[in-house]
Amino acid sequence: MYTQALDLPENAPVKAVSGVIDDPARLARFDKTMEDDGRIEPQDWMPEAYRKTLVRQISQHAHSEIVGMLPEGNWISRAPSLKRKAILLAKVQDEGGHGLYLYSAAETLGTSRDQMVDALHSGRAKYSSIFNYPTLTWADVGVIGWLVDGAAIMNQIPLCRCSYGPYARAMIRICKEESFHQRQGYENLLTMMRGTPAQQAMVQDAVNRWWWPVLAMFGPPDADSPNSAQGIRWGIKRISNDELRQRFVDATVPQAQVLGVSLPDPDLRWNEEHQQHNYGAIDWDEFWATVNGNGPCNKERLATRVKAHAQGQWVRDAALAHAEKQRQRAMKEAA
Ligand code: BYC
Repeated sequence: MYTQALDLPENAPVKAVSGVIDDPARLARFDKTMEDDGRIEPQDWMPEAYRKTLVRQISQHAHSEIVGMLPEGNWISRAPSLKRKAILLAKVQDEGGHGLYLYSAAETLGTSRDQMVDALHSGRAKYSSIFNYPTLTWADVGVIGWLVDGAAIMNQIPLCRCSYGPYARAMIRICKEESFHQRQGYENLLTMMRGTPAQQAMVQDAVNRWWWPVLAMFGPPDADSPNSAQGIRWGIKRISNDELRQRFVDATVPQAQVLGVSLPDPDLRWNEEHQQHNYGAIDWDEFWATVNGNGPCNKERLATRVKAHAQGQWVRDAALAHAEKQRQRAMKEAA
């Protein structure tokens, strides 16, 4: 359950996509590329462990984008105005697009989209913990844009410099779109904060519920992050989980002040000596329970995805039938 192992046998011989067993000369060339901060492209030789790590991270990222459409998608039919509805529709569609670029990037590593989707639907693949929390009010839509997309940008900007070319290039476009997502969320909240006391209270309540899960989004503390050291050596991760979390807190505190909301952490204060904010303890038990399938909405999210996939089967069948018809027609014309 809930692993990213996909379909790669654990103790498989160390074999590249090309089918060639790892050899010292190729490994030395790969290591030199890493040392020079160079890029690896799909046609280049790469160690199996590097390929496997990328498939794990990129597929998890793709699944997060797709499942991430659900909490906000719930509000499309209840958006308070035509303008807000159009913005939200565009944002949710963007996330679907991000999932598609990322599945495509992962496919260049030799894993099919069907395999990845199957891993998600059968509960073997992870996706971001944050999307297992409910969106109870319209203010949650704004807070997701401000905090969740804000955290995503902090985490994803460094990925634009990832050593694997297709992932890095996908991230450039994704980050541009995430920036629009973050701004629309913040602007939505600013509007509500200029509104009635009930609207202001709704925003504060949403901030109180999302703040801690958002801090956990960056992943476990560095000391408990089994993948970080190798990910950083390979130029996949550039900045550690804790460092990104700290940068996010430091960037967000002044934004909260402008908005006029408080952040629900009595230990949050500026540390003059370290020139950064101290913050309180994150509940890692809650994080792991959510990652392992027992968060507030895990079962609902997965069930919704599986249902949507089954209901879309006729579209995939029709597209395949159409492609086959085109192929037959082209063959007939060529004959
Ligand atoms: N949720 O050794 P670690 C978005 C797992 S999309 C669930 O630190 P790593 C957005 C981790 O996978 C947001 N699982 O791992 C979309 C590992 O388990 P496995 C997604 C988590 O890979 C729509 C284990 O914990 N962003 O922003 O070095 C709308 C140990 O962790 C989480 C990405 O995926 C989590 N939060 O670092 C709005 C970005 N954290 O795989 C917004 C790309 C950790 O060994 N991914 N785990 O079984 C990354 O940057 C890294 O993979 C992570 C984790 C920082 C997430």
